[in-house]
Amino acid sequence: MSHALHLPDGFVWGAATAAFQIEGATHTDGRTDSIWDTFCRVPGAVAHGDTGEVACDHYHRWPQDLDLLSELGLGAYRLSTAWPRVLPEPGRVEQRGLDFYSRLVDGLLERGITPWVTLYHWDLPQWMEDRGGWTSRDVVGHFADYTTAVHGALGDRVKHWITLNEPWCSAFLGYKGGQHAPGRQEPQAAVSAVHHLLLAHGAAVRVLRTDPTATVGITLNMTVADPADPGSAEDAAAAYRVDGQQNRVFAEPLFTGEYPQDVVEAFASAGTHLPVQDGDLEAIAAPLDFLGLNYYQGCAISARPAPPDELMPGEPPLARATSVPAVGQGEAYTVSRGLPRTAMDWEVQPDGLRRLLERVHTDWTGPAGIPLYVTENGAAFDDVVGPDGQVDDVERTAYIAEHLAAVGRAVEAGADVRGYFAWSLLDNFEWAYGYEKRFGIVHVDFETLARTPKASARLFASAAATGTVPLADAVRA
Ligand code: IFM
Repeated sequence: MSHALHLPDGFVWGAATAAFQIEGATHTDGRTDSIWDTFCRVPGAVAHGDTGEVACDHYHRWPQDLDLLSELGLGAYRLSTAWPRVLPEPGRVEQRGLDFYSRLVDGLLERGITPWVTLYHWDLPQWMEDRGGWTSRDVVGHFADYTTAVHGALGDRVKHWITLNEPWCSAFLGYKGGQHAPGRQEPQAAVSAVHHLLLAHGAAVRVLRTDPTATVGITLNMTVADPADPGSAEDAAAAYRVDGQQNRVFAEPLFTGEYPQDVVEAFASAGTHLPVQDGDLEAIAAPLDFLGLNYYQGCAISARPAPPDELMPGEPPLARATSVPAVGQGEAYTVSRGLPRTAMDWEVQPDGLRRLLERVHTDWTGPAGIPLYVTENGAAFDDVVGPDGQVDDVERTAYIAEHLAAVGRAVEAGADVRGYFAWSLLDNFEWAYGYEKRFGIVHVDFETLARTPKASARLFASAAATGTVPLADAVRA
């Protein structure tokens, strides 16, 4: 190993999952449908017609999964609670759902692992969607009730809370692009969802602040949007627009109590508006204890579509139309800049993580005096199970090492980054891609449900044990 980089003492090393992606048991112990159960039944919505009915069967196999975390020596586990398990109907708390999470939390603490609980990782109860979902202001009160129920059951033992995971996906993929549940393609619905998600976050913070021992944050999936041609003013403007609707529209109200004016104007140009009422922005800007960032890829943004010779074989010319289903902004296209890509066709750009952490620290969290955590990072690759049953996932191993090194460099540059959670502990239900895309550091055989740690899990365990990140050339060698 040529040389290595150290992360500070006290750095949190963890792995992350989400309820719908791993639990299965979708109708056990009183759970009712979430929007994803419904979406899975829409022909063509999810690859191969996959569903969350069994997933990794974590609902029954959780002790084994917690043992895996223990064996990997990880000190923290980020899980999410399923709203329709806890409130299967409006106003009816399901004790059996809460008991499941209570057992899980006890199991973690018995193993010396700190639970980090995300309240909303995309599994909105179908009953709430039937009442308008995130487009309805009523969702805010229901989310506060749900937060009260989960905190009431777990708050004596859980101290780390994340209100929402990646609200950009919930709003723009769920209500504008339609690739995610509930599959709606309505610009006003997406813009209303942005505001109600943030407002629900603020309401959850208020509930959690009744507990002085709670540490509270939110997780955003911010991107690093570079102009494809650094010399082009048009590309720079397109990149700024992408930054607006993916990053600033969430970060600015959270940290400054105002929506960015250029984004408000872009929404207005499409005849849409953020349904802001008096007092909302103060509620959204309630002080936080940390910000979670999920980072997977950067993007090169062009004001024009990629020329045909830059497209993948067979890719239609507009296939690289921006991956950001934005509302009312000028055109922006993601283009390839020749970097390696994952099985998701996402570019591998570890330095983007360093730049993102430094930028967010400088612009928002540093001035607020709060730390950052990388609450997800990882990659899907087409894993090959060897004849010995082992998975030597060289590319994922290098990806994780390179991104950990990027975190280390951001820390050296002064960004206050205090932890990293690998996405994901297990191969799992990758939303519209079903079980086709594997992000786990632990392989799951979806026939037998056997779990096998991959080489990347061993690398991550060793980094966690030593606080040291091997540099990627050493990993690939
Ligand atoms: O699997 C998802 C996760 O649920 C949210 N963040 C991105 C991951 C990979 O797509």
